[in-house]
Amino acid sequence: MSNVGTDTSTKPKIKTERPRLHKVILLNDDYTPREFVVLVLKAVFRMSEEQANRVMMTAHRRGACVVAVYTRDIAESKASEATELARTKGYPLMFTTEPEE
Ligand code: TYC
Repeated sequence: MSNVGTDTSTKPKIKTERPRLHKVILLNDDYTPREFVVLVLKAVFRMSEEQANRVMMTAHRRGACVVAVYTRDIAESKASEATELARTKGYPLMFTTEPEE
């Protein structure tokens, strides 16, 4: 430990752990138009047209694609925002989250 050799009764331990990051994952489906997936990725995740196209095509071909990583609150709110945006247009597009590692 980094506190070996120091007097821990007078020197409080400094907590330096960073919050765990969470992945936002885009899931493929058979109904949402490709152009709409790209639009959502650009609007919610601030991607360029090129980045958004690459992520959309990866999900389309492989079934899923990691979009980005954030702290848990941000990952969950972005996944909900993106999924709800699709729902307002009647599309089944889904974004999920999972902790990294
Ligand atoms: N598979 C959809 C289609 O062929 C397009 C699509 C791509 C949907 C990626 C969701 O995450 C997705 N219209």
